[in-house]
Amino acid sequence: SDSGRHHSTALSRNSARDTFLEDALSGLRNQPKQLPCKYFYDQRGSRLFDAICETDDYYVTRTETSIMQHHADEMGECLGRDVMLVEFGSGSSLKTRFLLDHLLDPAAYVPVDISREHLHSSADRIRSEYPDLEVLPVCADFTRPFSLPSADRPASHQAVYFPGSTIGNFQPADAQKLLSNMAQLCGQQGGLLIGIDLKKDPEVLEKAYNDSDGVTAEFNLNLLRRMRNELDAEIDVTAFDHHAFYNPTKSRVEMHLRSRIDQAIRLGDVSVRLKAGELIHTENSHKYSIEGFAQMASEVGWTLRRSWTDVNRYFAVLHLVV
Ligand code: AVJ
Repeated sequence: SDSGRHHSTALSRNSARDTFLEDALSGLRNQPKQLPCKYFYDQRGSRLFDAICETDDYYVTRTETSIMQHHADEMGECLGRDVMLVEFGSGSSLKTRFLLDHLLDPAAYVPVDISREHLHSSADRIRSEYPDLEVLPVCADFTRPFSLPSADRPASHQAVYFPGSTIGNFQPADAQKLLSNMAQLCGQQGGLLIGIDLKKDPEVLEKAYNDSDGVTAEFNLNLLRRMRNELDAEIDVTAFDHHAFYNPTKSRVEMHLRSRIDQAIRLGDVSVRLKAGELIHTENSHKYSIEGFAQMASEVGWTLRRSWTDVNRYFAVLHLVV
């Protein structure tokens, strides 16, 4: 019923707030302090991320999109006929359209996303653009096991699409666990099409996460703004700086928020003290070589079949099979 729907919406909102509060508290009790990067993406954060993608300095999205534009036909062939395409963290499914244009009689498209409203509005849009395609959205946290819906027309096999180099946000051990879950989900004849950001000149990387328009800084600081708005935290956002750099020993760009002064922030009934210069670690963005990534994936059952990259070798899209 309608009232039932609203009731459950209110409930899930409450528990989402509680989870955010618990995660924020436990991260800030850590030494060094940290906050999970998945909380960047409230409405303002998602808009700021879209704005990052439009900057000249952030090459990632533009590069991956051009790889998709140029090679989606070959990717469609690699994924094969009658596939069920399962997209992890589908968001607006922007890059997916290049792929959907070239799939051979796909059995279904299954966008998986944690943000329910965004998932369903994007799914509706895909349905109207691809009237012959069965679209079966699944609202789930893709880092936890979930089951696939059944399509009207049975698929001959499953393939996961995981673009955006979102895999880079996971620590290598967690990335490998996620790759293992994907292999389990796909089963026999499974496929994986995944976007990874490649190792490159640290200067290019540092510019990409310190864009000259300051959009990435706003995106990083928005996490504190969000804590203020949603958790009633007492935080002076202007008392923090954006700090991003390449860590060559870990092959990753790290983003932090740096306290400009000795200060305390209040979260619920907890007061958290920060020294001047102290960092809150907000994101890792791991960079891979194609060979290194293929090695990590092979340890959990994937074999690299093919890869596509751009002229600068900044980004790669990999096709792997079980
Ligand atoms: C969406 C995870 C691919 O790590 O490059 C952009 C997020 N953070 N600028 C990335 C992000 C700072 C982005 N991913």
